[in-house]
Amino acid sequence: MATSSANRGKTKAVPSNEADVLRGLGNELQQQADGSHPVLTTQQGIPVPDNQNSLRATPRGPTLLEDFILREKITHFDHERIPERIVHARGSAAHGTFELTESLAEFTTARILTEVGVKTPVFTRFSTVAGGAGSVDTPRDVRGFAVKFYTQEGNWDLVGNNIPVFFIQDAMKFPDLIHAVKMEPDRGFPQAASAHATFWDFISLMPETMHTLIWAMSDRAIPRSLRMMEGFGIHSFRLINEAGESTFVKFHWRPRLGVQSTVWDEAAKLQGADNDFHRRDLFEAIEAGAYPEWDFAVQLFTEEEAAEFPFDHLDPTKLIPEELVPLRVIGKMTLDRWPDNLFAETEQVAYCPANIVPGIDFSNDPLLQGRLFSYLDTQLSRLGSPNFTQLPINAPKCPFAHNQRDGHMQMQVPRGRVAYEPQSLTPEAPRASLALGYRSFAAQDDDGAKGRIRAESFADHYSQPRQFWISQNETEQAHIASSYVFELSKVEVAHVREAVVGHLRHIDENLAERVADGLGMPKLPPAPPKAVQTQEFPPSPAVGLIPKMKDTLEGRCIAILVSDGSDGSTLDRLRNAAEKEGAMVKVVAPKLSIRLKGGQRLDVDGQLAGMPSVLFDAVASILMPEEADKLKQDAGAVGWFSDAYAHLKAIAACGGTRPILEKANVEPDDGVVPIEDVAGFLRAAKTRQWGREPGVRTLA
Ligand code: HDD
Repeated sequence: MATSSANRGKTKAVPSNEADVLRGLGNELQQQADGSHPVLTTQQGIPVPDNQNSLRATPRGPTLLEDFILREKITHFDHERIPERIVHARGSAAHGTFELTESLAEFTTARILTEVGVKTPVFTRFSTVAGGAGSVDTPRDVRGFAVKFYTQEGNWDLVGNNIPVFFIQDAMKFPDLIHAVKMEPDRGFPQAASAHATFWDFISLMPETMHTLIWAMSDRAIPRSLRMMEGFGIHSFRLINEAGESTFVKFHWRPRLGVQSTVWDEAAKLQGADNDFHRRDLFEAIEAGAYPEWDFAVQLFTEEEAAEFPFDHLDPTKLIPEELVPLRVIGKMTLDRWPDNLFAETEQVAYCPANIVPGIDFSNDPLLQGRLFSYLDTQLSRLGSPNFTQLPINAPKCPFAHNQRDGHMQMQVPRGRVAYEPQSLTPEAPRASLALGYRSFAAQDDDGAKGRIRAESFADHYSQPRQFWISQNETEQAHIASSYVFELSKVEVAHVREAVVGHLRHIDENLAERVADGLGMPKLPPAPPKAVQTQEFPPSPAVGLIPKMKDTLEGRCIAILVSDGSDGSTLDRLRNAAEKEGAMVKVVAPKLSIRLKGGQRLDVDGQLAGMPSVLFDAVASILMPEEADKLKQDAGAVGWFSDAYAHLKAIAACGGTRPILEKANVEPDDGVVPIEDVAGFLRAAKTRQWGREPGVRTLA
């Protein structure tokens, strides 16, 4: 249920169920606590007299074993952690709703895809893949994009990523992929990074990884915000209509704020500036009422159409270019409520691709088939009991009734003697329904013999990566080539570096040459043999990133640097204009409280050293010359400007700021404007100054 941001500020004193119990009993404890708060109790409800001191034999004597209050508190604390997810451990999530805008009744019976205007609650969790739960938000990595729809016909989980393809074709290879990318087991590093030998060793020996890898080397893998990422269901699924006919479908999420990424140097510095950059950004947006929204779109195609594709749509390393099967927008997701409790919701939520509702079905994609097993299996150990479906975040919001009983942590109290079917003792006990129940599509698969076989139609590993490469503009290509160089430069084993560059030759000779040159290779290594000829596909503009950035200030954050003596009216003018266009503005100063020109005190949002410019999309500065002179001796203050400049951000500055700008090597261009040019600054703040890049960075 959506809650207004006004309500959200109010914190609950105790979990509501405890409060209900206390109220229900008319407990005297409430009165003793003068009505303003409940009395602290143990988990058994026994009032706690003193939460500071354990029970001791004498004031300086030993602590007594009989202190059940101490023992309970410490025992619970000792068991507060559960195993983190083997992948996607670091995540941030929010509640919201999904609303269908166009019915797919022709293709499916699923009510969530046919009932226009119905608002279905969702819980959406974004994640990095490789790092642990406490790792940083901004490494180069694929991002998880998992949505739990609490539909009227049960929970449907669409467990996707922000990249439309996956590294491997068969679930059999997943443990190997993950063991290779996670920190190396003997040394325990690197954390949350693919730039190390074991990952690239695996990659170099698995040509099927080439397509996802080139996406992961693009700026898609260093997003600016979780709110500015696309999401993809990746696999082909089936939609099943009333007549039992099947249509294949691929699911897509499109951020209304457009796609937006960081540049690598910025992403790397963000790791130091704010570990929680993405989580904080999502939290602040929702708290400010700037609810993130995504369009939900589908690509629909028939079995016959699929047979004509020059690739196999059951191969998860392939995408269906939008130019071949256009996207059809059918709905919208809005995230409007931050979880009340990170552990109870974001940590305990259990997504599973096998959670599917009538009218939707799986395809034979071998990666998907393996996933159907893995999630429930891992959740049994992660959450400790098959009753995890009873946790509020996992429980369906529609009526449900089953005969599953007992097990660890059974929270319900099922009534009656009947927990089986068929039965004749309890008429109201649940029974299966052929009419309403989930029906699998009666697929007729008869295309060969049983065996551990990879289909020949899965053998083309280079055509789509090549298509991706030729679809990128010059800046995007330079970023991709440079990230291969960066990542491979961290691989100390020459034969692995060479093997990867050999594969790149099948994608594009120029890409291979640029990477080889960046790594200082004297000559291009040989390309490995390939099973089939690479096909020449036309460019697909839809896979580009920069063209998908939106010309808007919505979702952008602008910093204004002030100090003692700064002109308050200039500050107000800029702030108001930026906020009017939807930007969030933060005022930064060398001290948390300053005196503006005229003596008026101003408490600012952050102190300069704690608010480096990497945290913002654009920066402005209103400094008095004497303050600027002081700050120019401070490397951090100079870096504030030189980083903003190097990260291609708009800079507006007053004349007083000039001494630092000079020291920071900020040179005039379209994105560096005088503070008086508010309109020019806001225009430049909507985008990045790509033309500046060759002057600030050497790219491959
Ligand atoms: Fe997975 C978690 C996405 C392949 C096994 N996966 C997990 C999450 C996401 C994905 C977003 C985190 C969900 C959350 O927020 O809790 N995984 C994908 C995508 C894949 C994919 C888009 C390919 C298209 N995954 C995949 C394979 C396997 C797994 C092939 C195993 C055979 N994934 C898991 C898992 C996780 C998981 C081990 C870890 C925690 C969990 O499930 O609950 O079961």
